[in-house]
Amino acid sequence: WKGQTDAYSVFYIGFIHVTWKITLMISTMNIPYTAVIGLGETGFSCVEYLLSQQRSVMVLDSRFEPPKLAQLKNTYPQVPIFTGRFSVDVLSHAASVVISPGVSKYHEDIVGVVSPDVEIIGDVELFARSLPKVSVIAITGSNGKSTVTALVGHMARVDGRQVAVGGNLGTPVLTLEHSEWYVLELSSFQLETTYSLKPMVATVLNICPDHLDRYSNIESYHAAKQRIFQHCQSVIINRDDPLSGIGAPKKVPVSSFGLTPGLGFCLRMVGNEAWLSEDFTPLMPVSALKILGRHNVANALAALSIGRQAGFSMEAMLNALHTFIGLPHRGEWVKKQNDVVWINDSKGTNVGATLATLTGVGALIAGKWVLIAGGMGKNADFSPLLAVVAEYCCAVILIGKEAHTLSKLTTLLGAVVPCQYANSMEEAVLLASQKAKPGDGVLLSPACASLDMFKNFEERGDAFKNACAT
Ligand code: UMA
Ligand code: ADP
Repeated sequence: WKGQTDAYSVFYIGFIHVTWKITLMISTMNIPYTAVIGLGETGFSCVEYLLSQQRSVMVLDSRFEPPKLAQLKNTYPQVPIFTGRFSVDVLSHAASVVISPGVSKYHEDIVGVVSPDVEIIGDVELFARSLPKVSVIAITGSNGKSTVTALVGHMARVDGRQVAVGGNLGTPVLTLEHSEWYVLELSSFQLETTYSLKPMVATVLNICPDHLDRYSNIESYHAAKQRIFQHCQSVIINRDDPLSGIGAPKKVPVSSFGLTPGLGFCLRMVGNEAWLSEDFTPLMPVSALKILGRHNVANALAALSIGRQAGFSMEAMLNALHTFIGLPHRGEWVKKQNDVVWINDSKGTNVGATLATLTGVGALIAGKWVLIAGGMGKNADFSPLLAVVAEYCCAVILIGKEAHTLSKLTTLLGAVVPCQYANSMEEAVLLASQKAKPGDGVLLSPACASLDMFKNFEERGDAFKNACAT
């Protein structure tokens, strides 16, 4: 322990020394620099962009070994990097600050340290300033963002447009190829630090509680999402969610979509079959969609509304809808074996998503669902799950931190269906296969984040699919 303490002291003194030297160097040479907070995907893309603009950069990350550390050291050895905490010296002398979405600008080590006249912006703001004239379609909401973003991107391509698709979907905006059109998925975190984006079309698809470990209440989370409407040229509203249009500007064109008959994009019955329709014109039967569930019908209608506003041809949009197979881990069909359907909805990371998937895929099977849920609960209230679980599920298998420590989910769900713990995804799949009878289904839709057991939701979904394959 003493050896460790000494090693730590040496490291810490070294760290202070380097910080002091650099601060001294900067103050004596008076070089204005940008402090980039966070060295993940976004932070690294910001460093590359800022260097390309001949700006001096210093990087900070509260983690000791941020994901892009080795890459930064190899590629840009001249860039100073401070890890393990946010250096007060570096932050307080910065001429500007670019912050990653995973760090709140209200973090206690940032507020009061960054000078009040220094702006704190994110990568999307850098993007907006660098490309003010391009056509941007901006998509946010609590659920369905990635699916709608990917689908609108697919529609744009089928329509022959040169388009880049990214943002919270996975590719930081500053690394997207230069294009005529950009379809961007934007998270509340990214929107918090975005000021001058002028989307040609903007939408908040829906709002349900999420990220309550970062926001003090749903109102502040929603307020961050509404920022997508600043300077937008048109708005798409979900008629089924009264929160979708709040904050939209009054003087821009507004179109809407909804799952009931109405103006704009909607569902209408043609004989016994529901059709995606525009106003009174049926366009294609819902059964022709390859993506599963009623929530995905809403996503298809959202994409049609956005594409119409952006001027895509109807023929291209319908072709795109016929060929879009959805994204992995979102209501993804895994297999049907012994008359039991298995579905991977690992991206169901909040209560609203799991509710939508359970009700959305309810009609796919004759029997009931064995639901695999749990993970990191993000301070969520799980009680809205109760009625839906009681209606659609015959059993729940619980995994992760929420199941074992907080046990909110267990106490609540245990009252309505049999609940069992599993220590791993393999065990969860085994237990689920024992519970499911012919005609039933097994659904992984955790209503929680994955980070307690997995690197991300993809790894969790892959673990489920691998366990299903054995
Ligand atoms: N972190 C620290 N200290 C730091 C910096 C980050 O602890 O100094 C932590 C954050 O709290 C977070 C993690 O590191 O838990 C990653 O944060 P980051 O800002 O470095 O993330 P990036 O690698 O840049 O990825 C981000 C988005 N991640 C987040 O917003 C947390 C990715 O969305 C996005 O694809 C990527 O930028 C490109 O735009 C992921 C996500 O989970 C998929 N988003 C949330 C969601 O969809 O619910 C908003
Ligand atoms: P996001 O990018 O907003 O997380 P995704 O398209 O990745 O959205 O979908 C994530 C999860 O949200 C899906 O796995 C599903 O459980 C749920 N979901 C998808 N579309 C909707 C919708 N329109 N309404 C409610 N939940 C949805």
